[in-house]
Amino acid sequence: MSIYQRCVYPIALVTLGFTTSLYAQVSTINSAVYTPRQFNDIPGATLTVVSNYPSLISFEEQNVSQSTGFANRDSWHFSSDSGATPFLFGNNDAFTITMDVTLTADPISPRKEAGFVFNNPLNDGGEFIVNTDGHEFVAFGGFLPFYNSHLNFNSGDTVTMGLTIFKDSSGKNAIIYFARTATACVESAALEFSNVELGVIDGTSIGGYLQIVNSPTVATNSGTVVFQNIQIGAPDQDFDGVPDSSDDCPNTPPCSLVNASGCSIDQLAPCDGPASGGAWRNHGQYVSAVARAVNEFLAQGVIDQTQADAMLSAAGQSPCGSKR
Ligand SMILES: [Ca+2]
Ligand SMILES: [Ca+2]
Repeated sequence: MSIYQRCVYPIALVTLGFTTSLYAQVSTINSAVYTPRQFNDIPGATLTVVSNYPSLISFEEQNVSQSTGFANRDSWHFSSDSGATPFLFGNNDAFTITMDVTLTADPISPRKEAGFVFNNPLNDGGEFIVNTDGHEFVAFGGFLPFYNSHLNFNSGDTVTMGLTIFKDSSGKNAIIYFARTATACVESAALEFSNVELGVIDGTSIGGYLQIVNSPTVATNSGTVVFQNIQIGAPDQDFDGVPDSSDDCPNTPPCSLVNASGCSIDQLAPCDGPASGGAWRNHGQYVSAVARAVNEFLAQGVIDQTQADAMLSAAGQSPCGSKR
């Protein structure tokens, strides 16, 4: 166990206070198990692994080139026994995973891809990845509902990828995919599982991987992935960092700044009228509500004075609450 893990673990325990029994099992995850060369079609390539879960895992494959062969793939999976064996997820588990992914390729084609991977004994898992030649964020394969974020990925970008698996209001297992680049942020709808098992197949392991397709012609064909800030916790459907069980404002728009209760300023002071219902009496009442929220965010350290000034100015110039 690294020093970082020793520091973080007690904090993680504190945050588990209001979680469900379904999450209790996933909360035992404390490490990763590594499977270098899950595919080893180009055995002469050079692999470098950095294994420092949860702060940093990286795989680097250099000189992935021989006359025939498909690809090399290196993977890691969550573990609850200090990396001895993969943690086996079940059909009833509910959780959110997020991680920062930096995939760098030289050249970008043939394809390098990296992201989430699901594996199980039925060989029916799935992947949620970025790739260097298609420039995609895409989920496909196995039991995973298909998703293409339409965000653009370029080699070398650091992006945040996330997924939440939970039971929806119909009691069915569903997944929400999340992706963030330097300039954009998206979430999928809640997509219900449609496989026979209606969700994660019992015994599935989950983690991340790098895959480099062989180049018979480019001797230096190489790629690197760095996974950082790997987090698994209780379901957080709107990915604002506040678990559903303690989030006062569901469905916060992707990548909004939120307070400790999971509410954005727009949710606390909506343009259309008070969060409690009805209409603003006038523009001044709206601006006052924004100012209260902005001051709370300042006090909590969510925003700085420059951001606060910009938000107050925008509220003042908005038509919100004005008679029309
Ligand atoms: Ca939340
Ligand atoms: Ca929220």
